[in-house]
Amino acid sequence: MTTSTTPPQRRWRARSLRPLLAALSGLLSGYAALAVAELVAGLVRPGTGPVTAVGGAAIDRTPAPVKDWAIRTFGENDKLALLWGMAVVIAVLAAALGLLAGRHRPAGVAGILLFGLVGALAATGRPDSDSLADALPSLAGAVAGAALLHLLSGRLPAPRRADAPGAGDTGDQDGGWDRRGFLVAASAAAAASTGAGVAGRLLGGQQAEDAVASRAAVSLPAPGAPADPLPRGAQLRVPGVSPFTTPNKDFYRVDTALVVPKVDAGAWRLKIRGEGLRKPLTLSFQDLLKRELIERDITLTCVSNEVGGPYAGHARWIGVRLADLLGEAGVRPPSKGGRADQLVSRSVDGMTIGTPVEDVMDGRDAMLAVGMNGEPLPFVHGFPVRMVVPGLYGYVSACKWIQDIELTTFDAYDAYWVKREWAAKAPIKTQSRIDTPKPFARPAAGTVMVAGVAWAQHRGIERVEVRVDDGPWQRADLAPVPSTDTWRQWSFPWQATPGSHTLTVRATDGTGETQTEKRTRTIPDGASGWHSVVVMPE
Ligand SMILES: Nc1nc2c(c(=O)[nH]1)N[C@H]1C(S)=C(S)[C@@H](COP(=O)(O)O)O[C@H]1N2
Ligand SMILES: [Mo]
Repeated sequence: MTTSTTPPQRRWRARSLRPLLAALSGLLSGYAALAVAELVAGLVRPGTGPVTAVGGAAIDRTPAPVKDWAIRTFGENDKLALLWGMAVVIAVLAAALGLLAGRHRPAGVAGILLFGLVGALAATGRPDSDSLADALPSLAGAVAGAALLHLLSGRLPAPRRADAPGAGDTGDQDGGWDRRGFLVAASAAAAASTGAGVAGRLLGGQQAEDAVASRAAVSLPAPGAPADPLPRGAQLRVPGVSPFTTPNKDFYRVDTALVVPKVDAGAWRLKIRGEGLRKPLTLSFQDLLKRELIERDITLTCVSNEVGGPYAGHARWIGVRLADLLGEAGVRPPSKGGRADQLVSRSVDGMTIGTPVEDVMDGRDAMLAVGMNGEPLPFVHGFPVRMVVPGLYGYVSACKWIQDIELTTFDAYDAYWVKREWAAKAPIKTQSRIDTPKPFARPAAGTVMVAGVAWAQHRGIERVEVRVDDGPWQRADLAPVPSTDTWRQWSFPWQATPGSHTLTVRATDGTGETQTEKRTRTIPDGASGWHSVVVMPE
């Protein structure tokens, strides 16, 4: 290397670049660490990389009020927001470690190793982790990142004397900067990291490809017990009202999965075990398809839905009656002397959901669903199999990517959300929502169609009433419904006068109970209260 002719001016410039290059070294080392981790995760088990692990661990540990806030603020982009937030934090930390290594190399290097340890702990602590091998991606990434930081921070321009007394120019030129060495190492590392990251993604992607192929190959048999056609008029012709059947692509999504599980239906098995079974069962996807399939209209709602909120959707599900399966296996509901009162379902991503055995076996159409609106379940909605139980909030019934059912008791086991302040049992509360007019709409005075949906799954909606300002409650017209398990559309022709008016809605369920005015939070067992909107006819 010929550095002997470097003019002093250039030496000075190189030195003043030092902090920048140190930060860059940190960033590159962080990038290399994540890329190598991704590669190893692709080899060991996709989804065990540090970002997914730490993000998942953060989701698991988010206190309920913060999670509620995140859902309110970011809606279904909550996970995207989390990933971006993590990207920014990781970049800042990596640059900081680079700067630290520039001042004290072992400290920066140790910092990277420490973060690797955090990733490893997060990965092995996830509910779906059953092997210490899940720590490997983070550890391998950290070692690679630490080695690179060690290498790069040794090739920085020497510090200004003032920065590091005693260190620095020991007669070498160009500010002591092995510029070529640094650039070669940095660009080689960047290229290798990108290669490792891409390779890791491809490896991890192979499993996803198998899953995608297995889904494409599914053809759902015609259900032995098809649903009746929707009654004529179930869908109102009022513009602005939610469609009776929610298209799959518009169906709300609520889950803790940072990366959507992609399960290969061919390799999928469901275990059913626990108290009261004659012997444990293992079922394949084909085993399920060979049984009699029922097709049912069931509306799903989330306990995190605020009054007037969007987390409700309706689909026509195809699946296997859970009560039949359990009955054949010898399970009896508590009312018939069975000891197990809780059915715990577990998903491939470690979610646990507890459902009352009594509800599943009381004659309602609780099912292991394989189809949603005429197609195999979309991946985000639980392919290949999920549970659906009419009348219960999703977090106590609707396990997606299900792979295990255990019969136990509520005394013996708290499921995921129950450990996090939510109620162990949560029948859906009667709710009604004004879909149109929208808040602060300015329709022309005269007849304005007020319309929306009301739900009280498995009890049914018997009456919906609308109130204008402080006026009397007036009955809305109810659309027909296929069963008590679905939401019900309603409409009310309002003779609107100019000015600002508050419209309020309330519903009465099939047992005759009217929706309470009392406002509660979503935690612990679902929001209650009346939905109202302010409208300003002109
Ligand atoms: N595996 C798994 N299943 C899950 C969840 C989850 O986080 N993980 N969330 C539950 C909740 S809270 C709801 S409301 C429903 C939502 O189902 P959807 O996303 O298909 O609308 O799924 C339930 N099943
Ligand atoms: Mo939910």
